[in-house]
Amino acid sequence: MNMRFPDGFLWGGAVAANQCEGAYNEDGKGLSTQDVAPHGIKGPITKEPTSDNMKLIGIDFYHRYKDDIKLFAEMGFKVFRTSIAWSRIFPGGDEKEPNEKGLQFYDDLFDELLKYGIEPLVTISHYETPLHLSVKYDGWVNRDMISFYERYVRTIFNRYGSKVKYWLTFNEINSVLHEPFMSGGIYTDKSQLKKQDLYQAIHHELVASALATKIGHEMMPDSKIGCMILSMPMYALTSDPDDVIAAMKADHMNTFFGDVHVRGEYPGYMKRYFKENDIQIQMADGDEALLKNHTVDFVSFSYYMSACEAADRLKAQAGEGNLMGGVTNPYLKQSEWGWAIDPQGIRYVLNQFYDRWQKPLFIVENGLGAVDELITEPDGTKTVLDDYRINYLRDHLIQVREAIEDGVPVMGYTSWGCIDLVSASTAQLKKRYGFIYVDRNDDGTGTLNRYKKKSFEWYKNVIGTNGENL
Ligand code: BGP
Repeated sequence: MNMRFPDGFLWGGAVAANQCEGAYNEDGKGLSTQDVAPHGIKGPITKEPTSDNMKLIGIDFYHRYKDDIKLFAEMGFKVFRTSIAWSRIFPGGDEKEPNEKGLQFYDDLFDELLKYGIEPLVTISHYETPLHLSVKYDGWVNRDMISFYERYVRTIFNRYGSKVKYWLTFNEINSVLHEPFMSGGIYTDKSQLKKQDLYQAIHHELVASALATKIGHEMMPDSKIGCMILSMPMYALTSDPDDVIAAMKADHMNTFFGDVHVRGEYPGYMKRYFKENDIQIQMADGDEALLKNHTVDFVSFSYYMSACEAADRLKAQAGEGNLMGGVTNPYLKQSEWGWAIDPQGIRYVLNQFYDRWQKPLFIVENGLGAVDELITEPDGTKTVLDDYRINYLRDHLIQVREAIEDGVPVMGYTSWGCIDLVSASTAQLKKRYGFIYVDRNDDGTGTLNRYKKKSFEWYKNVIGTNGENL
């Protein structure tokens, strides 16, 4: 069967400001939580930025974005997902007036994309709360964050509303469950963080997300505003009903974020969870109506892997997860970082999410983190022969096509880290995802030159044939 991707399918790539821009203290930018997290989720966080923090320079996208966008255009990108670094716009997060130089940077960046007909897809908050908001307010635990976020979104909607149509309110909003500092700017150590405070913080983020959707629709009537969820389907380790229920419960902890964004209210299973865990969500007047009346236009998600759950975890072998835990699936191979490789999982998730929410879906992250070797070909060109990456992406896109055949409306696909960047979990550059190699090493050496990998031509051909030649 010759299955095609829909006309107008948005092919492209994705990055996040803090993982590629560098220039951490230029043009008035304030510090963000990432500037004091040199070791990713392993921690510890530092008092000041330290020279071993790869994100301070990143891949120097801040100064080289024009050349990089030219390469994206050469691959035929229709869309490019990036985030705005909140601390470039409001350096401390709680000031009244924005930083003009920060605003100008994204004006120039979006103009450069539009010059090539590439649609920007913008994450409003991607793992980089202004550090001051984290230290002074404990991030999203504090309700004041909603008004700081509101001022920030009004500022960027006002400034970029004519250039940006697609917006995502929070990157992987459910990851705050596992990484409260990175995801929610929560300064309290996660070992000390009370469940009550964690779920209150989540409530504040959900309200802020609905508020951004409301304001966005008012200020930019043609805009499309989505939530962004870290998807990791949980399979039952065995057909023992106890395992099936354990997997269902584990899945609920992720799907509830989408349920609130799409259905506009907390699902019954979460109300039960709150009751059983003695959690009382403090709702302000109007919160419920806001959630109910300002639901998202689409659901976006990242997909890297699936995991298993078992009722008796002790009997099962614990596995690595994309920020989340899980139990090792004996049927699947894993990446060099222990992430299970499961192309069919993306078809499963697309069907699960569409069955559940009946909203258009956007795959905004997917890819293989791997160690690449830069080689010199006989004609002197430097490249990486990354057939493993091509195979991974191809296998996943085949399953995306299957899901489309299943009837799932998929808006687009942005491959994660389309140019090599600093890894979120490990803060290393050696975990590479790109079609474009960046010459920078974790010891700080490297020219920062860019080289096309073998996958560059492959992806160009995929886009050029609208997915017919995978
Ligand atoms: C997601 C994040 C990204 C990204 C990606 C890959 O969780 O949204 O920021 O980095 O995962 O993860 P890693 O960089 O840890 O390999």
